[in-house]
Amino acid sequence: MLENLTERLTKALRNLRGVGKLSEENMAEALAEVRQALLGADVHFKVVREFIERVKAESVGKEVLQSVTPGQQLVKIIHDELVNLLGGGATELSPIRPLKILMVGLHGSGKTTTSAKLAKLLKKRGMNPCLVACDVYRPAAIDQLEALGRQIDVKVYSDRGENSAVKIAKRFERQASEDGYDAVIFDTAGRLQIDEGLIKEIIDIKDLVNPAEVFLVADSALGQEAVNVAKHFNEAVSITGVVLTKLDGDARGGAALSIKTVSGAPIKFAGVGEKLDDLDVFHPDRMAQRILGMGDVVSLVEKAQEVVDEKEAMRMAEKLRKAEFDLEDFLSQMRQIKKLGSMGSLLKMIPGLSGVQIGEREEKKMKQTEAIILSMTPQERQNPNILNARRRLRIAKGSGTEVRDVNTLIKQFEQMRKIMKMMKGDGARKMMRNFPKM
Ligand SMILES: Nc1nc2c(ncn2[C@@H]2O[C@H](COP(=O)(O)OP(=O)(O)O)[C@@H](O)[C@H]2O)c(=O)[nH]1
Ligand SMILES: [Mg+2]
Repeated sequence: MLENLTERLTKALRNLRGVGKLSEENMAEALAEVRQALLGADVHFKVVREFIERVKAESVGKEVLQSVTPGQQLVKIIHDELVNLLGGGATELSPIRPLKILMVGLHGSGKTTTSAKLAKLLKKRGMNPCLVACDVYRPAAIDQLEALGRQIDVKVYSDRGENSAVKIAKRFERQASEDGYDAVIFDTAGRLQIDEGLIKEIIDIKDLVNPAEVFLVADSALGQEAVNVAKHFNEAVSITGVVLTKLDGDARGGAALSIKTVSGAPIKFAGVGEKLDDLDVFHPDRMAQRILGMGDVVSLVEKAQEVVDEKEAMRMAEKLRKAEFDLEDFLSQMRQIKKLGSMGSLLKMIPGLSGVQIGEREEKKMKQTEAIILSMTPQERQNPNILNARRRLRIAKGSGTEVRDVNTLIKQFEQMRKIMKMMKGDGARKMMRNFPKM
């Protein structure tokens, strides 16, 4: 799948060596290759266009990290955007019990097979699933589901005398919960293409059963057609996820890359073979790795990024130690902390403060502090001593806070600086003991 992407990129990125900054010009060739590879893999052209734009926005003008090449950095950006395109993080099954899953999709997409695969997976997770045969149009469909059920030792409810799928669904849903099943998977009929009758039947079943999950089973070999089907089904019955089947075949990958953007529903599982074990939880990052095939480059850049964060934290710690710390540093440090999502780097370097956690309240406070500092002029940030009453009032107004808040912040900052100054001497260790009280 998308095999030539790695090759095309490697070639194009060779020319990016030795460039200090990524720019529209020096990335042009590489991005043209990416565009060609994506279009060649049958990714929707609008998705391709947006993808290229996002990669550009993420990379133009960005300083290239030390110890990696610009090409490597671009690979990482492309990788991250691929992950986004594929839906971000992996999504899990609804926690609602009994877990009712309605399987919908075109004829031959793999609904019946996937129903059995899912039942097997749920069983492995310690659940007690059953299957309901709602494909009433072909007796062979019921035979197929029953045969699969026997293979995995899962109960299959069916009624060959009933010709209303809706009635079957309702009756066996009740039966299943009386029999103590905590997951009920409804296998439904499909058509060769979407038609009103099919949609109506699914809507009726859905309204009656109220399933926690509505899975569209889509054949990845259909490429863009699979994406259109997903969009259509989603508009009609609000699917909660897509199971993309036959990814083991020679599908070009375009469906996987477009389906989230076009249909709005995330891919939850991937069918990767005819056997009942051939169902994978869909992981966007792993898929992106497979598509791009440059896992070593991606982790290299991630490591370089960590080094930069560490270095910056170290520089700040040094400033702190020398008491050269001004409000400008305070602000940039706070942003760093916000970026890291925790007090991480800096606090770990200050004895006594490691292990401090940031909660919601602190976060709000940090936002307020940030707003206050942002309302100061650069001179005020470098030299808080000039902050008289008039300036403080202006800053409070500018940041949507009270003068009281501005005063508190400045007082805290002064205190911190005072402590830092004292720490310069050999009283450092003694002062550290007082630090947590701040
Ligand atoms: N290779 C491969 N074949 C699959 C996969 N999922 C389903 N199939 C095959 O596709 C065909 C149609 O599947 P079926 O479950 O009957 O589709 P339904 O009409 O939607 O119920 C069967 O021959 C399955 O074995 C898959 O992930 N990989
Ligand atoms: Mg079927």
